[in-house]
Amino acid sequence: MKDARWIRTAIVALAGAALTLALSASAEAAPPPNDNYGSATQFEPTPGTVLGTNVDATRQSGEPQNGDSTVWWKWTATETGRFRLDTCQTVPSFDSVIGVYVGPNAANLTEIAKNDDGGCGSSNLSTLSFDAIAGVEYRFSVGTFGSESLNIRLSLRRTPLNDNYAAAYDFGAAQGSVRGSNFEATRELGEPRNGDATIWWKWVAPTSGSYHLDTCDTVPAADTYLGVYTGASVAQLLETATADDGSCGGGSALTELDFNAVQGTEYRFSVGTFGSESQNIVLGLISQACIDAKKAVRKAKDKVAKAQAKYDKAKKKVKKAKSKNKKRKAKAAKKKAKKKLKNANSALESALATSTASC
Ligand SMILES: [Ca+2]
Ligand SMILES: [Ca+2]
Ligand SMILES: [Ca+2]
Repeated sequence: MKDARWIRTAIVALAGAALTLALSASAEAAPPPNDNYGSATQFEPTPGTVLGTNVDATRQSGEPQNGDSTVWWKWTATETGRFRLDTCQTVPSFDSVIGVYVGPNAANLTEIAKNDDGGCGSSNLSTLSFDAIAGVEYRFSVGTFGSESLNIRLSLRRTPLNDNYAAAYDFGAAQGSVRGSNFEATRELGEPRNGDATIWWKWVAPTSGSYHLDTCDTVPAADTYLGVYTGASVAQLLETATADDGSCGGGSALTELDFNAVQGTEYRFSVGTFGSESQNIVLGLISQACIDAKKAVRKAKDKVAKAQAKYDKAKKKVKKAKSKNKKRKAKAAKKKAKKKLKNANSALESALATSTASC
């Protein structure tokens, strides 16, 4: 009995001490566990979103100009490619500033990318993109200019594989259509004003002539912007043609443009958007020669149909003709109609051959 009372007394004393400790700790402000560069929290999973707070966080001495009250995450790139990091989903919004660094400690960092305001609508939240190399460990900082946040949401996503000019997909055909998504795509440094969230295709002109490029089959419609360029890199682009809104119908802001291609030249097509991104981009390419050939086929088919109708009528007239004279005249007309039908058919055949060759 004596022992039990002693234990009870001891427990009460310990609890009191713990409470005192907790109270003094909160009164002195406890920085988050990932306050310092060296104690960065692992960022996982990727792609994904992590939650955090920078309330009572500090700036270490030697830390770069990356906002006050910084907190840190570390992440080793799982693949080489472009990634997008943002605080856009943080509610309530705050004036965040984010950075991506490599380096051994806070005072010896190499900045890979940094952003204060941008990419999250009209808020002061932050978005950046950077080209990661598989196996390299990166550190992400989230700081603030202004008040701290208890509800940081930091998201890391892989951008589309053809986000960058250099990573353009092969269009894969002389003409036809390809599908793509510019969801989470970015604008590279030095990229011309060709819409936000651009994705790229490359294409070598099989023949010289005029070509028609469009996003008209994109459903649902998006406010797309198209560009056609040549050049060795995104910093050395030569514009061949660009367009914003075309006449795809339905009052949409989809795009179409015509450009002149030179046989053997490699062109790059960019599809960007103004406003919402699209996961259902359809990019169609057709040569003017093919458009013309298809028109010619339609015309030739009409001519065949008309010639056939005339010939059928002429045949009936021959049957109906009573007198010898009328029969002879009708037969002559039938012969003429037959010849015209033959000519129309051979014109159609040649139009079809042209269409096959140019489409
Ligand atoms: Ca800090
Ligand atoms: Ca900001
Ligand atoms: Ca891009």
